[in-house]
Amino acid sequence: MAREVALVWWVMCGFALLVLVLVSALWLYAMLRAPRTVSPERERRVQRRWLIGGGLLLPTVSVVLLLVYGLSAGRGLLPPLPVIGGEQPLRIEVTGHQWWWEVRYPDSGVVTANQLIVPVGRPLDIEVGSADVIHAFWVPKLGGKLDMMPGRRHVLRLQADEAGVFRGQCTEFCGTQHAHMILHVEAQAPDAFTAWIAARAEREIAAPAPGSAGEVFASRCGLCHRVAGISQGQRAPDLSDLASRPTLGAGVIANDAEGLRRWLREHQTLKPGNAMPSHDVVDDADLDAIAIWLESLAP
Ligand code: HEC
Ligand SMILES: [Cu+2]
Repeated sequence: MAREVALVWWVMCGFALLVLVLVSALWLYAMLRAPRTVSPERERRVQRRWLIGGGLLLPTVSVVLLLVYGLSAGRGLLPPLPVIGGEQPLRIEVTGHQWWWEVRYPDSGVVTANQLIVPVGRPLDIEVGSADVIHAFWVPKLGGKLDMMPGRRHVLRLQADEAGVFRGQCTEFCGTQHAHMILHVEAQAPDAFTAWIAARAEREIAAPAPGSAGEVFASRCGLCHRVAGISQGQRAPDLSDLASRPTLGAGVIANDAEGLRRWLREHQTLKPGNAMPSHDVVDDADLDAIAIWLESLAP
């Protein structure tokens, strides 16, 4: 889809350039050539020819040509067709929340947040939706942009042709922290991607010992956050692979030892108004212990 849109843009640009060059050349010619005297009758004929040719025919033909091209190119923007034969598109569900991204791989059951890892060279059917207000999914380097509507799922077909890290951003104003709704997008070689999925799908997180940080997490944080096998919260980012993610708070701070501790204590300063309450009821020692436990959550 994105390729089609880019091509339409270049064709229009090329065509407009052609018209510009042609009209400029004619104008220069008219300005520079020596005046000639002709009979008034011939003058009128020449004028009419320019009016009809340049004023009516040329624009009509141009617009019709572009329209025919645009309509046929537009077919590529219709809802994605099933792929017949060959590799099927990878389905990924991306749901917008105020103000973070939920990412699910329904075929393998893997869930993550604020990062979208995809294989290079395979079509992706990205099914977007929203849990609250309207958001919009946009990864400029991959092209395409689609609104994320509560109560609806829309499919955007994309493909990453090269490996790399791309920035995604919510592009529909969705509240005070709309700007801090960044999606880390990473296209990996197919083998690396398969390994990435497998590591998460097969992983089992050890049940926390009574009284340990994991258990404090399950009781204090688990109503909002899911950690596979430990807690089932659905209101907040899944933390099952937290330690493997590059940022916290959908891009507000780097996910390293210091960043994690700062996020747990000061997340309302780093990202004012975000939907996680201040942890006044959890003391600092517990938060530190939880941070150590969270750092073990990586495949
Ligand atoms: C009332 C629900 C709620 C509770 C309880 C809660 N959180 Fe959160 N948490 C959230 C929300 C919502 C976000 C996403 C905020 C954002 O980025 O806008 C979040 C974000 C996070 C993140 C960053 C995740 C990421 O991918 O960026 C971490 C880490 C985290 N919470 C840890 C905890 C810990 C530890 C506790 C318990 C002490 C806890 N949370 C309790 C709602 C909650
Ligand atoms: Cu937004």
